[in-house]
Amino acid sequence: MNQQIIQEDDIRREEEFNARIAAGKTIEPKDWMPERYRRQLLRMMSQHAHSEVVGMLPEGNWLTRAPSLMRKAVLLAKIQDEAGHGLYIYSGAETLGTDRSEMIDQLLSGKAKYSSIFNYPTLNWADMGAIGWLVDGAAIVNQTVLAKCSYGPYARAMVRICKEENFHNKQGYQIMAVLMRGTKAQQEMAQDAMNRWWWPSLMMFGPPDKDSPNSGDLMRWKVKLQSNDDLRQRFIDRTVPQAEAIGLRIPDDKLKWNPQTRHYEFGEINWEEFNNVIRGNGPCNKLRLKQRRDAHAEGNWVREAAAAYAAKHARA
Ligand code: FAQ
Repeated sequence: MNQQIIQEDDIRREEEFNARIAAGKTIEPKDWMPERYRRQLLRMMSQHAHSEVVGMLPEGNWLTRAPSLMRKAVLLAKIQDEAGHGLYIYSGAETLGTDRSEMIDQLLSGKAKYSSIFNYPTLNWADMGAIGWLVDGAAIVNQTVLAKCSYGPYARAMVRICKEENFHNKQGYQIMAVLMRGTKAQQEMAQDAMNRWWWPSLMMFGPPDKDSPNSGDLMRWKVKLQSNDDLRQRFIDRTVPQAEAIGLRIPDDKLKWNPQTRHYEFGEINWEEFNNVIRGNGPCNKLRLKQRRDAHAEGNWVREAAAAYAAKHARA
């Protein structure tokens, strides 16, 4: 009898939850939610937070070699912003009941994923332009939509993050535009960065819809409001004219504007490369994890001091 009442209660709560989603209302931390919704969000948000944090490393590589004091100050501010984004999203993810330290342990043990894009090396200064313009550009396309997702803390974090990412995107494009107005060597450097970052940026949107196991749940619950392929297409459509405006060539011989669909057609993405990177075998996966583990170990004294300070003040 009791069992039957519990089951009926669960069905009623799930119906209420679905009705809230259908009505476009947000789900808040204290609201009832299906366990699978909670786990999917935690997976996605923790991966996103890890991406922001690991994403500081490729750019950090160029801090000591920025070509001017102004460029260095801007890059430093951008990297600091990414750390802040990581913190907002970890805080949002904690509202789903998992402690940040647990999420970080999963990252450092290699169990958790982070964005494939950060496993590529930054070989020249133009890579700072390509990351800001293409990587932050792809992040904005994805996150502008996530800012309307059904989970309140995630949606609200995205609003602020997107504002900052817009600044990152503009500074990256400006680096590329300046290089393209420079010497032949500078133009070649910009084109080289474009050639290396274009395809990995398209992979950031995840596998094609037909191979995306999580999209069904996420779209039904309005966590994702647009599919991986739709967002990828939107990114291509907005980025190609920007490249053309400064004289950069997109490294895709099949790229072609289709006036009927009003979208660009593009060549085949190397999904084998993508799968290889997310399995841990990209060019920099091992280096990135080592850098994060070292940074975590070196920061241990800070965490201990903060905990001791908090304990002392809790007693006072
Ligand atoms: N990298 O079923 P789906 C940034 C995995 S922030 C690695 O389609 P889903 C800011 C996926 O986890 C960039 N793994 O997955 C910045 C799943 O594996 P799992 C990060 C990927 O979740 C700029 C499996 O493949 N942004 O750049 C990737 O529905 C500059 C099957 O895929 C976010 O995280 C990938 N690219 O869709 C910072 C945004 N794609 O977990 C510093 C939020 C897929 O089942 C400097 N996340 N996988 O084992 C999302 O929108 C989604 O999670 C997707 C993937 C679209 C990334």
